[in-house]
Amino acid sequence: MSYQIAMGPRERKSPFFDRTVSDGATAMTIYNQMFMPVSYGNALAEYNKLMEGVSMWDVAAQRQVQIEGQDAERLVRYITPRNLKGCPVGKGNYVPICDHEGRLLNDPVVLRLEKQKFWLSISDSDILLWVRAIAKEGKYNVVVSEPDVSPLAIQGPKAVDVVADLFGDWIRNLKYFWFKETELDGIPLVVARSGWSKQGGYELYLCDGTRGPTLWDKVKEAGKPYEIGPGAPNYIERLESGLLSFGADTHPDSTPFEVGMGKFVDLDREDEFIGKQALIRLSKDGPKRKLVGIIFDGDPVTFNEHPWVARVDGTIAGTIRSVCYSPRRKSNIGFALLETLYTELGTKLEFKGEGRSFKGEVVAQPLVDPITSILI
Ligand code: THG
Repeated sequence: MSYQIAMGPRERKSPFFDRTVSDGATAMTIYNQMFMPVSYGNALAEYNKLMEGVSMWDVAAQRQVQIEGQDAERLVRYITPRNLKGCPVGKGNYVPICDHEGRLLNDPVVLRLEKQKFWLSISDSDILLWVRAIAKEGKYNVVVSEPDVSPLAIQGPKAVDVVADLFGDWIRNLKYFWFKETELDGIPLVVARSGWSKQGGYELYLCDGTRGPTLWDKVKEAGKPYEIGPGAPNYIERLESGLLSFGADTHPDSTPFEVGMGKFVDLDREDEFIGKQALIRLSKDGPKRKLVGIIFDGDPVTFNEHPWVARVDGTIAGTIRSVCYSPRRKSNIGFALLETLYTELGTKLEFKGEGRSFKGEVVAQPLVDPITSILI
């Protein structure tokens, strides 16, 4: 059987959509109700470009939830367990957002643009609805909106050269996760040193969707001397490096402690925040499940369309969330969400997928040691 995902007015197109299609995007996913390219037809070539050169990604589907107004800081602090006290204007922070039971709802980057203006650069769940409801119920004096802002990521060891050629050498001194509002030939932008890879790079938050194709062309042109190519959030590199994909690696009732975000939960805060009591209790009890790294046998896997059931000695132990073949580890690798009982290093797993049977084991994370230091 062969089928296509139909396109219609309910799904949104990114400002870079037409350019990604003409540059050869072969597969799209839907993320925050927007199409996002995931492949240009050659996964290994895209991986190599990211590891050794530079690639440009349409990540406009990482939508922004803007919180602005006199209570903006108080509201942002209330909706995340991370302690953002003293966060300066111009800095981003990776944070969990939890519900009242401590369940993880999203894992955005929070950007503080002004004292009382923030963006939550969200992963794939409806945080606009959540924040609007919390703001109204709590009588916060804020406006919560989705602005016309669309990130374009430039990632890889040569990203710094491309971005310096576009904006000037000052961007070389921008610290990891910091950002600056600027423009490029009149195109309003925020330039941030961030991105969903551990190979270094920047994200250009385009602040006028009508300029999408122009920005795409300018980046492509500036990248020519460095052989820039189109790419997408890279599944292989992110599994090797240990970056979380909300929804793929998480369960609807996963807590931050289950999925490696416990370090961003500050239970010693004196102020209230959503989920505080539940998270205190959960942290005492310890997580029921844990997301762990695995390696497994067999010829290279391609991609899992859905989680695979994992067993230990025949007993169901959890699910294999995301898999790929790792060129650096020279093995199949993945993340598994397992009952805590089965998460000790060396635990042997059996599972089926792609019509094959696999044997694997729990190993330490990250699955591949970082080769570059981007914490400049
Ligand atoms: N950039 C921007 N928005 C985003 C993402 C992004 N929104 C969706 C999604 N990605 C959100 N999820 C993540 C997951 C991991 C990271 C960033 C966003 C990340 N984590 C580092 C890590 O885990 O090592 C750094 C965390 C830290 O120490 O602060 O970069 O990529 N704009």
